[in-house]
Amino acid sequence: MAFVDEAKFFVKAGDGGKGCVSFRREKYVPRGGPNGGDGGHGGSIIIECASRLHSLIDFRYRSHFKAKSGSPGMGKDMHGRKGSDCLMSVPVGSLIKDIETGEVLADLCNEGDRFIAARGGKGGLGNRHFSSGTNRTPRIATKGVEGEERWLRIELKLIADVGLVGLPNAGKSTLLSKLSAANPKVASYPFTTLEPQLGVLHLPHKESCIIADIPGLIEGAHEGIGLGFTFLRHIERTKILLHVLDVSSAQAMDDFLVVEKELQSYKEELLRKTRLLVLNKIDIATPDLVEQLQSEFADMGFETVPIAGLTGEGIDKIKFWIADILETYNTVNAVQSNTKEETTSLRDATEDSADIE
Ligand SMILES: Nc1nc2c(ncn2[C@@H]2O[C@H](COP(=O)(O)OP(=O)(O)OP(=O)(O)O)[C@@H](O)[C@H]2O)c(=O)[nH]1
Ligand SMILES: [Mg+2]
Repeated sequence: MAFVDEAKFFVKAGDGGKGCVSFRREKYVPRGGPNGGDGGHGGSIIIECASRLHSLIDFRYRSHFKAKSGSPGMGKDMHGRKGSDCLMSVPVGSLIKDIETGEVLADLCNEGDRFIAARGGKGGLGNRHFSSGTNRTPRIATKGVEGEERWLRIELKLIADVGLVGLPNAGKSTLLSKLSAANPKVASYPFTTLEPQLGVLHLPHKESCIIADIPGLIEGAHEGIGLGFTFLRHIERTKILLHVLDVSSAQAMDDFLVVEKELQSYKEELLRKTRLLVLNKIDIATPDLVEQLQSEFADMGFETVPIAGLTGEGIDKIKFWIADILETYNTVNAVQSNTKEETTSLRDATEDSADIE
């Protein structure tokens, strides 16, 4: 089934029900007064993040979402029923944007995150609200407010910890299949992978992490050549990038530079991520060339791991490297958030003491 990672859709919240004009009519109660109830509020459109979903495929079949309108108010002070909300489930990592301005309205990153995409209209007021000293028999009631409606755009940025990049045929999918239980298609022709694939890597002595394999990049990808580079958005949020290089080719260094240039054209920040150069296919590469590349990359400040994805050689080294980096990453984040908390409490304390003075 196709992988859909962006879509546009229309949301229309329910209208408020109209208020009622009614008067109390009862035996022995002359001029009973107004008793028209209020209309019910319209239902809202609520977007909720669900970890069981991984693609926006549902949007291919449905682009209009409507919530129910509120019922009108009734006599005897009875309020109309509230229209039911429309709950839309979207995958973790969905961005909701305004279709015209491109402004990000919501970034749904965690299971259960919610965003109200369109608010239901308020119900109208029944005539009992309009009774006054000069008008005991008001024949007015208000209409309900119309529910909000708008076109929105949804984009999916998969949330993975590790991203795989490289030229087509470099062996990214083979590596994913060795690092995780995922079973991506592997073949000796370019662009075997046409849509992002995810796999779960069980780290040594630690929790697991998610790896994303994306289609190969070629020179000019930023101009739309090959499959383009829109898929790079899925690795924008990763903590680590594994750059897979086929070192059985004599121009491995040129290949490396091509991919680097494409990453840079997409977003400079990608080059600031912690990266490991995976020198793949050492089973068929010239050992001297591999050594030479290792020293050249070391001079450029990169860490390298020579592997043969096909035979599984060197895979464990990558696992340990990932485990170490993620641990450091989490520790640094924990320290940073602690420092932030301390600064806040320090500021609170200073403000408190300022109050006392
Ligand atoms: N000899 C050898 N072949 C490998 C190795 N790793 C991958 N291959 C072969 O290289 C070819 C491409 O592998 P893939 O894993 O499909 O490459 P990819 O980078 O995912 O390619 P795209 O999806 O097209 O971007 C396949 O024929 C693999 O069997 C390796 O370590 N040694
Ligand atoms: Mg592939």
